[in-house]
Amino acid sequence: MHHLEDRGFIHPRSSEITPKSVWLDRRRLLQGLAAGTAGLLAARPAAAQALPVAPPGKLAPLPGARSSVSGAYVADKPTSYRDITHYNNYYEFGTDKSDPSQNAGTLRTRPWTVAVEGAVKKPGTYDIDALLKLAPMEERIYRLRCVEAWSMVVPWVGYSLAELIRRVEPTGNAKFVQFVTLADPKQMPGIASRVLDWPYVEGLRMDEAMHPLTLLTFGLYGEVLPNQDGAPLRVIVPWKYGFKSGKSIVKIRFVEQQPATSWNTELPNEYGFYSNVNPTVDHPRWSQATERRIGEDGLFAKRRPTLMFNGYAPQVGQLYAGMDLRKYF
Ligand SMILES: Nc1nc2c(c(=O)[nH]1)N[C@H]1C(S)=C(S)[C@@H](COP(=O)(O)O)O[C@H]1N2
Ligand SMILES: [Mo]
Repeated sequence: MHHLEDRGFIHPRSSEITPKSVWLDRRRLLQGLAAGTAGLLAARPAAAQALPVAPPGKLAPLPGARSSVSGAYVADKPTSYRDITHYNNYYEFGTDKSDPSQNAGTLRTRPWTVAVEGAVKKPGTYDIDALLKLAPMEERIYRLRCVEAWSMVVPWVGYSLAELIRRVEPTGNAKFVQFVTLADPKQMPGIASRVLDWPYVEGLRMDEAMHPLTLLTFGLYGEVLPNQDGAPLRVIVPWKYGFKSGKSIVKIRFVEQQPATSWNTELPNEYGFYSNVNPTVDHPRWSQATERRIGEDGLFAKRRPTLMFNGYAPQVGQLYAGMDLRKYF
């Protein structure tokens, strides 16, 4: 049953950043083939047909060129667009997994600016439409591992955060980067609840922020980000637990001291500043040794072993050489 048509995602090569229409045609062709095959098989399970293979095409296209960054493509099959956009953590829109897809329609993503502050030679306010043109968009298929022990595989579109950082020229005092995200009670019903101390803030050490895998992310599945996934821009740090990847960023601050981060502030014994995915360091309330892959749930679905640095150890392990990862969890 699991042939290429089944939620298959075909990523473009750099030579063929296909116009959306071509991509859609190709997808329809594959869907047509799938339908033909299904017709020959009696009692095809309904679940297999219900899974959409790609975005509905309602959002603006945002194609990405094939990335040459090491680790940009995991081999695992991408999670369906439906699951990526209906199983979310975005507490500003509610704490249930289905809340963001239901409530994030009120988020206004234009006009949108990102303030760049602190230890940089070129501070300023960057418009989202300027940021979209700052560097060529790339496609990256990353594993996303939530600290709650589930994971997805997402075809993101964006460019390395380093592209922006280089342009704003950090000074010698820039040792860390803090990301501040939108906290507007008028647009975000979840802000009324005191579950976190808003705004949601996150941070990285400078070398982590500069690592080519750290993605300033504007889209997924070849379209702009849906609101519930952090429109109009977010950061994605694939070797860390998902909560390090803040959504709907409005400010980037370059600072000398390790900045406050939301979950670490809330529960410092449970969530560290680093929060690198580590199967050997359990969360105090549950194991991190294995994970559930979203979309594979079912009676016989096997849990997958969690990988050190979420599988990105060859690319990022050196950043932590000599550090005690139990202390700096
Ligand atoms: N602003 C903001 N960013 C956030 C969160 C949030 O609640 N608010 N949740 C984080 C968590 S816990 C995870 S696992 C990822 C989930 O991203 P996704 O919903 O696109 O899969 O977003 C992270 N970024
Ligand atoms: Mo998470």
